[in-house]
Amino acid sequence: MGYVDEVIELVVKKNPAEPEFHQAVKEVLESLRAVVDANEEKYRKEALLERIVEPDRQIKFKVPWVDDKGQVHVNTGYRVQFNNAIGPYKGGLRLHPSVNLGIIKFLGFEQIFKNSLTGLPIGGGKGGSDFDPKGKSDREILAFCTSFITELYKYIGKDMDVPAGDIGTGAREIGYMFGQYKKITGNYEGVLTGKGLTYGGSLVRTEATGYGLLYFVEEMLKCNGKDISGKTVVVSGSGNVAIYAIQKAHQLGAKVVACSDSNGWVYDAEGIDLAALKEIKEVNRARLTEYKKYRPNSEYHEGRGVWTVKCDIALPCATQNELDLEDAKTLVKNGCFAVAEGANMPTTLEATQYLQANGVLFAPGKAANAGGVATSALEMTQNSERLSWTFEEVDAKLKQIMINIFHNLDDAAKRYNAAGNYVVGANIAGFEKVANAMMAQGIY
Ligand code: NDP
Ligand code: 2IT
Repeated sequence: MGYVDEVIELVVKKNPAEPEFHQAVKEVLESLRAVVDANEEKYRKEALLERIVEPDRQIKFKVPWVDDKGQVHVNTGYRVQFNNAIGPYKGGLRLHPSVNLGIIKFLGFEQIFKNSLTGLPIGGGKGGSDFDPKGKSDREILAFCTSFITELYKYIGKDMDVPAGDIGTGAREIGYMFGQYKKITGNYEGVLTGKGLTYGGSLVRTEATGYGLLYFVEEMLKCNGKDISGKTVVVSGSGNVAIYAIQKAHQLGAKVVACSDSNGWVYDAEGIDLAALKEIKEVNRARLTEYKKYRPNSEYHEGRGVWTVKCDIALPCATQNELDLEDAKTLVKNGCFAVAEGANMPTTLEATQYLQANGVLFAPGKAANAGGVATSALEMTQNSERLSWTFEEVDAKLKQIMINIFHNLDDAAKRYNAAGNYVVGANIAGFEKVANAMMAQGIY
């Protein structure tokens, strides 16, 4: 058995009941075969693959909090500090009832390579909790966030580990966590990113993941002789990533006709009304069923099904494994020619292979959604120099970073005879830098 297969088997054996983590490791290691084969002796001696699939540290902790009726609840908190070969651990905090250790590990593992691709000095980490923010009052959110950070503060710091937002964690939650961190430690430091603009946040961070996704798609299409203008787009999700992906898609002349949440999806033939969507999701924290009140001609459908809408470009921006083989077949049948992942691992392995085999341009999340964490790194830089850059300055840097990521992985794919396979390109380009840094720093 080859080294790659041995390590995949080891990961499955050592980490039972963590299917998302197995999936992420499999995707990365299988696409590294050419690099591993070329360096097998050296990598084996150094146990490089065994070291890269093992988190540096996994912190699991109790998060007790009191609801508005005086009832005490207990959630579980996690922070997986996966790899800091090229910089402090960096990655978001997910608050969703589905969160468990395996999900945080898959996200932390992906983050290593994503952060490497940004070209900025950030290592990989991820955290979160099985707390469900839906339907909670502001005071309950504050109670949870305060308790969460009262334990987590021991393990984070501006040069050690810098958490940020993810599903269920936005500016409100980051603000509450930052406040409590400051209260406990007395330090006013950039320990979290995605902060409010009046206390160390960066312009463009809110928009960054969605905008970055579209900058990446624009470059990918351009280099394949295509143009985004005039194209029909379907986006899944209606959260932070989805909203700003829709906004930038519209700015670039495309029309987004559908989006979704975990209950259902809307189809709006005239193009999604962004002001309505923002009011529903960002202001009222409500469900997509509300959309019809703003746009009577739109359709609301319960359940899955957003991928049945005919489109040229599909942008999954909700959650892992939300686009499966059947969805991929439907997209291809309907003439979709590009899929770019705004979410982390939204496409199953079988669906990815089907799309690639059918000539669909496929942009993996660790490249296409790296604009969020890249802008977080720019927030860290601004915090360190105690300055704030203008919107235009940050946006221009973000755009250039996304263009660079595309060319970096396009080149890596070509170097290993896999031209056009952006999964292989992204994993190789992300891995090479981390592997070199690990080998240069001894054994850890
Ligand atoms: P939000 O919480 O703002 O929005 C998440 C969206 O996805 C909501 O519409 C939500 O619907 C939907 N969703 C979440 N879980 C599920 C589920 N299990 N089934 C169906 N729909 C679901 O999160 P973000 O927009 O920040 O994150 C979306 C994705 O992008 C995640 O995969 C995240 O890891 C990734 N990402 C985020 C970055 C960021 O900067 N925020 C950066 C890079 C990647 P509902 O409201 O009904 O729950
Ligand atoms: O998945 C991700 O890259 C994020 N949730 C953003 C992480 C960050 O540190 O900004």
